[in-house]
Amino acid sequence: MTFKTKLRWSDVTPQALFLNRRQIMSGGAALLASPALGKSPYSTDDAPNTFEEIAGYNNYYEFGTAKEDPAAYAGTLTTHPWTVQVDGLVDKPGTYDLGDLISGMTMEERIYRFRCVEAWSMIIPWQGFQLSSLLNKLGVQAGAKYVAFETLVRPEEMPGQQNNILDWPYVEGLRLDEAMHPLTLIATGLYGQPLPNQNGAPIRLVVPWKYGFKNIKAIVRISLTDTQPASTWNKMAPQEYGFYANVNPQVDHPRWSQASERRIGAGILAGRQDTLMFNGYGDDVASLYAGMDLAANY
Ligand SMILES: Nc1nc2c(c(=O)[nH]1)N[C@H]1C(S)=C(S)[C@@H](COP(=O)(O)O)O[C@H]1N2
Ligand SMILES: [Mo]
Repeated sequence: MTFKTKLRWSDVTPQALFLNRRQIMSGGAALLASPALGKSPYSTDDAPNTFEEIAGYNNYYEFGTAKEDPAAYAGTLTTHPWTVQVDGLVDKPGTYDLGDLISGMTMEERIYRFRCVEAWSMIIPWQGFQLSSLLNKLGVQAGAKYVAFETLVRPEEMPGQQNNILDWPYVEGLRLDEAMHPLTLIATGLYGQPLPNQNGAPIRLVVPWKYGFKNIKAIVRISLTDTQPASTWNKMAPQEYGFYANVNPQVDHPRWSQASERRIGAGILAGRQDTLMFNGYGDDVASLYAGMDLAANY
């Protein structure tokens, strides 16, 4: 065997190309997981929930309405290949392969508080990148005021979509300044692994100061719009779920209090804890809502 110091084009055999592609692919998978990332200063110091808690107690109606359904049924969802349609008021619209879409993004680990509207909470170590970097790469046009997101529709792999419990696709939206806020993350992993399917693989939104339902999973479309986009739970029950969905202990859900929360895994002895305004991220985000009546804009 001879060793060459420099590889010339003529040395690149199909085998080398194949190996190269495999390396690129495993590099891509590593990018989605990124286990070696340092903890972002945006992180909370609270102790994270276990992987089993985070991947075993989910809301994902495409796979059923029970908290155990997503862990039981989401495993067979095909997440490779994955394409994301980008459209609306954006300089670089198109149908992107996921790897191309997220290439160049700075991956970080951020441990965030998560508060569900059902009054339970968790602490989750996400890996991902700021939505703002992606939007900047795509080129937001001057007239854009909102970002709309859509989840995959694939009833043959998403059994919950075989009935009309919700209007499919699941849709969500943010005001542009919320979307550009540095706390707003697109997650591709948690606990140093690619996202479990039940947590929204291959990409999902994480907005830590808003109730869990804003955090749309399995995103296949991102649109920049000049009008406020629809959001699934707001369409379903507007008196219960507003567009803003900011965690607000002073505004009760019509059917239960939002003043306190139950930390999953903490055990009965730990009791309930007070819910914080904006889920504890008020120093960072309260200014986004200055002058707004947050009881009317819930
Ligand atoms: N596509 C889709 N995204 C979704 C949901 C859903 O049913 N479908 N449920 C939402 C709700 S109500 C919550 S609380 C969070 C749960 O995220 P987790 O399972 O990763 O904790 O996902 C949100 N994103
Ligand atoms: Mo939720």
